[in-house]
Amino acid sequence: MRRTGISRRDLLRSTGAVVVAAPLTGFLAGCSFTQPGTGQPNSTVDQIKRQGFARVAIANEPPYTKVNADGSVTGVEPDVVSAVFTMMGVPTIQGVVTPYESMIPGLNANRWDVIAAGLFMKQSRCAEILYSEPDIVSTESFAVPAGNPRNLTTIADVKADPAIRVAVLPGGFEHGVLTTEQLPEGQIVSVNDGRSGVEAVLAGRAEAFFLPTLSLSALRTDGIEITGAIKDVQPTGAGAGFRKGDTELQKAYDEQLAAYKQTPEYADTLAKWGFSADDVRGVTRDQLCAVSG
Ligand code: 6CS
Repeated sequence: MRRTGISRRDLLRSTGAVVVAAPLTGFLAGCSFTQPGTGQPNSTVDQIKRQGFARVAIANEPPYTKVNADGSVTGVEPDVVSAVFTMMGVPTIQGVVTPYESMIPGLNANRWDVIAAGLFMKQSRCAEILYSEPDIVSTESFAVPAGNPRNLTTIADVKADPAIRVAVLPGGFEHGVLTTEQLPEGQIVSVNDGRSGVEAVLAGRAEAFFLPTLSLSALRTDGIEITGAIKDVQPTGAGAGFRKGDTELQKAYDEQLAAYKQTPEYADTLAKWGFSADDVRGVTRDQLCAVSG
């Protein structure tokens, strides 16, 4: 994927992936294209091809999504989405950083065209948006104090002790796991991002921070230990997220994604961020959309 060093001033004139702050996106969201002569709104596919860029929701949670110092957007999901959009004739993605809980509402409010954040598939989300076929699968872990003094390795361990408080991102997949397991609200601590989550554990405000294994590893925090994959959490995997009405975009994207997944670049891109293309082989959207929650 092409990345450019770019000032905020040149945001709208660049190619490659750039970050557009929400207010600017408000401006972009005001851009609407209609078919010449008919006044009929273009499909999203027509619109992003015509404008030459797609607005994508990201979280800035490496290695899933990352905003570089120059404002360019990368991470495994934007890199895959950018490569597939380039194959579709859309050379640029423009990232908008937003919390996971806002991604689907913002998509449906037309604030962005696609979710490219590693928003894991599960029943409730698959009921609200269209996903592409999966491009990544991954595991979940706890960040705990070094030595794991309470020996927390599973959700069952958390449920067994009412004194255990778990930090999660509000509306994130992990929050959904805990509510599906009916963990009392008093055992759930909301934090805004990865750094706040590990700090909550270090400060004794939570006994564990629940987040994807690779995201916790990327945080590299002294005094924190990361557990192995939590065995009693269902599989997590993601792809691009589209509006329910964008079936044409989903179909066109999936066709190119299938071709891209056959290339060495796909495997190299995943490996660069710590993921394995082999882990995705044979995993389908339908399987991941069956995950409860
Ligand atoms: O899908 C989600 O909600 C989760 N996905 C990632 C990549 N990080 C945390 C978030 O809760």
